[in-house]
Amino acid sequence: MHRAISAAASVLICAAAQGQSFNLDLGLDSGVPSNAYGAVGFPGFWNSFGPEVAPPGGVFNGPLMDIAGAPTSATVRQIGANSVQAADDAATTGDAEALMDDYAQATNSPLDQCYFFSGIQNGTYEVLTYGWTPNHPERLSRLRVDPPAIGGPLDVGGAWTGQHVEGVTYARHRITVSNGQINLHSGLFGGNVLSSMNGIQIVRLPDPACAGDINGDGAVNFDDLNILLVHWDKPDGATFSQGDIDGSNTVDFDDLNTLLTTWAATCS
Ligand SMILES: [Ca+2]
Ligand SMILES: [Ca+2]
Ligand SMILES: [Ca+2]
Ligand SMILES: [Ca+2]
Repeated sequence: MHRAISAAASVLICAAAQGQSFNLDLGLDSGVPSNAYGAVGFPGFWNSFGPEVAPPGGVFNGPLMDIAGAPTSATVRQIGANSVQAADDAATTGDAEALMDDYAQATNSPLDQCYFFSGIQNGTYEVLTYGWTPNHPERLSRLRVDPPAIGGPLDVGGAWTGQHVEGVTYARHRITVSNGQINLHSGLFGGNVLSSMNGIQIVRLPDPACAGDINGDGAVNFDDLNILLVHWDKPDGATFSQGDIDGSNTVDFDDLNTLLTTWAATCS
């Protein structure tokens, strides 16, 4: 009985940490992803923003709910994007279409689009930014987080292949937050080009003792192992939620070893 109570308590502690993950969908015209949609991060509640997120020449401030749909003290401020666009790319459907066929746009004349997150709990995060433009595979959006521990600026764009591909639809960065802030961008200051941002996922990574908790449910078990094996040796880059525990961009024996080292760990 005591053991059962302890296990339940540890799950609650880890669930609270995972709760500090956020999903954002920019643009409403193509819909909002369902809570079951994880893209390349965690599934859960999607904060959704319409034209208000990109006021011409202005600043947007908005509160954020976590992926459990609970209110938080975190907020996002946006400057630089000056319109929200939508176009039905024939290749995208369903939740992917809801995320990708609408987007905030900046002209980079001079400002790129900048997202400043405040009130973020300190810890390590994987930041997933989507900068794909429907019907314009030639358009590249330079996505960056400053300053990340892993990952520099990445030019993102191309034709939809039926799934998310790093460098085509998204960029991934890792950042350790010590001041409650995450800052990220699409575009290039003074670049005088169009740049896009479809959405953002901020994925809270588990503490090292629970590093193998790939799905963020507070336990390291066969569910996590299964995710890792499904994405084993994934050729187009991998995210934490796909099993790349160490951020090396591949799912391999290093990740498997970490998962097994933390197997059945009590998360705290
Ligand atoms: Ca949308
Ligand atoms: Ca579509
Ligand atoms: Ca797990
Ligand atoms: Ca790895």
